Amino acid sequence: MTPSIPTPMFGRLLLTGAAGGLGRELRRRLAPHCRVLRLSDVAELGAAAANEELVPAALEDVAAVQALLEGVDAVVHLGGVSTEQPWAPILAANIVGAYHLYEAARVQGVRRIVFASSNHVTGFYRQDEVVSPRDPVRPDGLYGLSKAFGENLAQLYFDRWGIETVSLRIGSSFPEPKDRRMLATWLSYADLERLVLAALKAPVVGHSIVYGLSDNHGSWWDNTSARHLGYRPQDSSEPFRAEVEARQPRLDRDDPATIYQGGAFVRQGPF
Ligand code: 15L
Repeated sequence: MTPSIPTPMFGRLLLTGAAGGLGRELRRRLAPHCRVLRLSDVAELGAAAANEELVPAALEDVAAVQALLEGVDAVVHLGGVSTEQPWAPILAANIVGAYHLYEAARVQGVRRIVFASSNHVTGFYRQDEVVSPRDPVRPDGLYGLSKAFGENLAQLYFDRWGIETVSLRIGSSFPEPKDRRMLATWLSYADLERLVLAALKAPVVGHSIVYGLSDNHGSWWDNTSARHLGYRPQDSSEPFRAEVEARQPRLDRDDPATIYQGGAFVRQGPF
């Protein structure tokens, strides 16, 4: 029997931050779902494959971002700063850059954005609390605060102009969980792909917020309010537990990184 090839869903899909860790994963995983995958970053993107277009752009460059969104059907926005950093780069990429992206979406008529938010929007909740996307934000630093801005921007552009967004509060998306915290926050790359595809495909999303995590035991995040997205994680951190716990047998219970969901992010930054 001939293997079935998935039908492309989108004409032109834009992936920003395509040279980053998650960008490189999604680059190959999203390609079969669109006719053209437009890739953007400020870092080197390598050579374009058959259905790829490379459009390097700095998010703070308003004209470049307008051109970047021209002719695009949907955006997966991973671009910007993805760790705690000084205010200037966060302001440029995550605040000004996010505004440029949404303005360009409005002008160019783009109808859906999948926004890579972060669990650090609620990083100052404790690890003995279960948080839902409907709870008030409690950012654990400037980075988390900038992602909360991005989510609010998405809400404004939905309320004013009907541009739909799914904000993904991504946990820890790595090949495997690196420490005890990540046993709760881990998102496998295959589940990341499932989550992004669910966010692109769900018929009606308005502005939805969902935590990005695999089917981990003992997680701190309740995604019930985002069930309409149809995201069903299929991986779990559990097979890694014994190895992770052996590597990190003791926890310092007075360490803020052990107390709060944001882990080490709660004590990083230029303060
Ligand atoms: C994030 O938002 C970061 O982008 C990523 O590098 C991880 O550190 C992750 O959060 C996490 O919380 O583990």
